[in-house]
Amino acid sequence: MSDRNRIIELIAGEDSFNLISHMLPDGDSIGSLLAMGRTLEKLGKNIQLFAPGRIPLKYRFLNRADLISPDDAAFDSSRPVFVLDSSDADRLGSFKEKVLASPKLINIDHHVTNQRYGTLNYVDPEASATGEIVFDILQALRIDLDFELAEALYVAISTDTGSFKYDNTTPHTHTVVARLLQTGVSPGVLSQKIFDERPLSFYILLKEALSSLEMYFNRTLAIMTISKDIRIRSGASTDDLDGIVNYTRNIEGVELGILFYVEQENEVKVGFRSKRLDVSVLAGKLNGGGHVRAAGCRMHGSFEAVKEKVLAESFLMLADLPTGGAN
Ligand SMILES: [Mn+2]
Repeated sequence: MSDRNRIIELIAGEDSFNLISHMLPDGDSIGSLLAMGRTLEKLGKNIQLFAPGRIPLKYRFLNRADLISPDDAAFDSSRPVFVLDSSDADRLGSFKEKVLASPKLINIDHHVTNQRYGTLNYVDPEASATGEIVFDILQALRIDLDFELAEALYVAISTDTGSFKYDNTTPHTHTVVARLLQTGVSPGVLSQKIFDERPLSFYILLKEALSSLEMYFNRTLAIMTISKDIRIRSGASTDDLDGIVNYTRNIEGVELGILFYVEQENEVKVGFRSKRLDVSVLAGKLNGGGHVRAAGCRMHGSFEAVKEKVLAESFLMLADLPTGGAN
């Protein structure tokens, strides 16, 4: 018997479950947690929902998102536990030991790196989101797909596929989503809430950032500069800086986008974004790090000195880039 079928069998034989997903909760972890919880409730089970971290504001409209507890003291290790969207137990933060002490651990995930740390593991790296796997489970259980379930699963799948733009989007993804839309879920309303809407403070900060825009290296390098004073005056949070730096890269023809954030007199945070360049290498040369298309570093010295050094390294990288244009 497959673990998938064993999970169906296990659900039938138990009355109470804990459910948890990973730290730094995102759309898939929250959506699949809520949908799996509601599925079990529809079968008459007692459930408790947990997440090691704060639920971001933009997901709190989801029904019962306010019932997800961040409190590890409330976690009762005598119940079987569903772990959703978490490639390994370390991602459970302070809940890790209590989750691992549970009598049965049902690991449901789509990360190719999943450590198979469950008693039962339903891991499908072909699935675009854990929400796609939860959909399969609720179908196997013959659960009636209602609006609340569909909304949670739509949030899960649309966030992990970047609004169906990433290459993990498959024909099956769209088949599942077609079923979700049949319940009356609105893609327009949901995408406005989870992708488009931002606080006014963000736009006030963006206005300042855009007015600082400078272009270099035949308009393949875009730079914006913000000071801590400006950020505080706008009311924006440091999280909002992540949204700003993407604007540098998204300009047509730009290969490398940089945001300088002057945190104090002699300290500057530098964010890099690219289309083809490996900016983790660039950040590494400046004692920072990160991912291939998104990286950063923190530098000491006057803003002018930092900028000069970063531009010099950036020009070297851009000079090595094969021509052919961005996008
Ligand atoms: Mn996921």
